Amino acid sequence: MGLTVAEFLMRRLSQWGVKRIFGYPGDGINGIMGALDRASDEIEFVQVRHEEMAAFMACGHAKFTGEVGVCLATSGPGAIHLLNGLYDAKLDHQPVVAIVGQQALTALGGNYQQEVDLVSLFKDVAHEYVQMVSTPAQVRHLVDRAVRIAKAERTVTCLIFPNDIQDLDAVEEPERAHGTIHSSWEYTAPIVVPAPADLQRAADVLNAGEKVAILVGAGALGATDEVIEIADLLGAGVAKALLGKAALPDDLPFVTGSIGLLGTKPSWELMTGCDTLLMIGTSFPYSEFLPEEGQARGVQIDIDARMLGIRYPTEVNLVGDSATTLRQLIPLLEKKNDRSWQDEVVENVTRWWQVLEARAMNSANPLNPQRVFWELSSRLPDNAILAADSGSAANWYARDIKMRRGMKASLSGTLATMGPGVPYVIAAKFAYPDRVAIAMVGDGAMQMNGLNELLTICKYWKTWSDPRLIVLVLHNGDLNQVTWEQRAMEGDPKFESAQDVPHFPYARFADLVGLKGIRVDAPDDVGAAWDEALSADRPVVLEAITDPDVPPLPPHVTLEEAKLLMFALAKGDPDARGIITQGLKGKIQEFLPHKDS
Ligand SMILES: Cc1ncc(C[n+]2csc(CCOP(=O)(O)OP(=O)(O)O)c2C)c(N)n1
Ligand SMILES: [Mg+2]
Repeated sequence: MGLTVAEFLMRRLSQWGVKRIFGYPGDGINGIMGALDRASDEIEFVQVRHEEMAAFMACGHAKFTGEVGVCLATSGPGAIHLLNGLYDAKLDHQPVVAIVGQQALTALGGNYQQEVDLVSLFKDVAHEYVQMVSTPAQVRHLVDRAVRIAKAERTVTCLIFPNDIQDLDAVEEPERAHGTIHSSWEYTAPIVVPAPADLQRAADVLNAGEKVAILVGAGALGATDEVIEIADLLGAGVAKALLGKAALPDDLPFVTGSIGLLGTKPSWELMTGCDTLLMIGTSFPYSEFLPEEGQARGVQIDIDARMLGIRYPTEVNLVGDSATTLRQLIPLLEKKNDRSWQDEVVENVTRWWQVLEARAMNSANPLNPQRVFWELSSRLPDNAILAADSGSAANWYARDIKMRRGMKASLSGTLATMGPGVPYVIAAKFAYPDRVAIAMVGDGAMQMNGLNELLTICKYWKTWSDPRLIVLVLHNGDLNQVTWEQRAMEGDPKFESAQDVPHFPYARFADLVGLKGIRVDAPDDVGAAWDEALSADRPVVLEAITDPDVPPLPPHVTLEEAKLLMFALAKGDPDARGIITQGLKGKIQEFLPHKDS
C-alpha cells in the first residue's frame, strides 16, 4: 500500500533531516499524529503542555543546534497558541517550520467549528512562506519549500493541512504535466563573502581608527577565533549584544560584556569613547548605547542585507558570513602598535568585574539576586547550556555570568517575551542529553508557563543520559523588571495590585511532582545550593528567595532617570526604604577602591 499524505509528510521531513517535532495533538491533526506514531523510528514526538511551548522549543532547538526546528499544532486554538513562540523565532531569525491542522476542505468557508482563517493568521509571522494544502500533489513541493525557505531566510514558515487531506493517498511523484511541480529536498548553505574592493574599504576605515570598538551579536557565534584575532590586530575592545553572549568568552580581558540597559559600564565607556565601530552580526536596537552619530566611523557585517545600516549610519556595509568575511578582512588589517586604547578598555573591564563581585556580595533581604548568579558563574560546567527568561534574571545573566568557550546560551532577544526560559532548556536537553542545561526564570514567568512545563520535564527526564536540568526561580514576589521600569521611566511608584506575584512554593512543588526542589534564602548557602543542584540525580528547581529592591541598574543612570525614580519614591512607593538602601549599596561599589585580584 502507498503512503497517506501525512505519512509522506513525515517521510519528507525525515529526508530533510528532521528528527524531532514538538507539539500537541487535536482532531485537526489526527491523520498527522497517526503517521507520526508510525514514523517514530525516524522522528520523535515531544508532547508539551501548551502549543506556545512547542514553538519556543522549536526556536530553542534552532538556536542551540543551528538546525531547523519543527512544531505541530491542531487547527483553530492549537494553531493560535503557537503564535508567540513563532514570533520569538521570527524576530531572532531562527529557522522554524510550523505545521498546523485545519478543518476539512469540504467544510471550509462554512463557519465550521474551529474554523479560523489560518492563512491570514500566519500571514505576518510566516510571511516568507505560508501555504494551505489543497491537493496531495502539492505536498512534496510545499514541504521542500517550507523547510528550504526557513533555512535559507532564517525565518518561520507554516504549512496548513486540512484534516481530510491528511488521510488521502500521497502523490509521491507528481505526474509530468502542465501545472505540476517537481521539487527536491536538498539545501546547502552558501558561503557569502563581500567583494574584495568592499573588504578593502572596510579595512581602510578600521586601519584609520585609533580607538576601535567591536560589537558582536548572534551572527558572530561561529566566529569566535576570528573576532579575537581582529580585536587583537586592531587593539579593540569587544562588547556583546545579548544574543551574542556566547560569541566570546568573558575571561578575555578586552571583552567588555553586555551592552545596553542590561549592559556593563565598560561597554558604555567603549561605545562613548571609540572613534571607529565594527558591528558583526548584530541588530542591537538601542542607539543611545552606541556612539553618537558623527563620533565614530562605522563598518557593519551581516549575512542579511536588510539588517545593515539601520542601527548606526555605518559607512561600509558588508553582506557576508561573519567568520569567512573576517578571515578575508584579517590580511588587510594593520596591527596597531599603539595599545593605549585597548589597555584602557582592559583596565575598565578589570575594575568592572571587581565592582560586580562587590555588588554581588552586598547583603539584601534576604538574598541579593546578583549573588545567586555570581555563585553559579564559577560553578558552571564547561559545556553548560543556559537560557534566561525576560525579567530581572536577564540583567543578572547578562552581567554576572562569565561565559566560557564551549558553552551555549540564549534568550528571547528581540521579542523579549516572557516564557521561553524553561522550554528552551527542555529543547536543549533533547538536542544534547549529555549536557547540563540551566534556565534562569522569574516567579512571574514561572507562573505564566514554567510551572506547567516542569511536567514536561517530569515526563521525559529519564530518557536523558545526564538528567541534570536546573530551573533557577527568582522568587521575589514581584514582576520586578517592569516595577523598576515604571519607577525609572515613568516616575510611578510600584502599583502593587499589578506587580505583586502571588506566593507559590516552587521547590516544594518540584518535590511534589518527583523532581528535586532546593530552596535557598541565606547568602552563605547559595554556593552549596548550586553544588547540590549541579550534582543532583534528577532535574532541580532551585528556588532563590531574592530581594526585589536590588535595582537592575543600567550601566549609567541618567539624571532624568534618577529624577523619575525619586518622584516614584516620593509618591509613596511601598518599597522606598529598601530601594534606597539597595540602590546606594550597588552604586557605591563603583566608587570604592577594590583589591587587585
Ligand atoms: C508575554 C509578556 N508579557 C509581559 C511582558 C512584560 N514584562 C517583561 S519582564 C516582566 C516581569 C517579569 O517578572 P518575573 O518573571 O517575576 O521576573 P522578575 O523581573 O521579577 O525577576 C514583564 C511583565 C513580556 N515581556 N512578555
Ligand atoms: Mg518576579
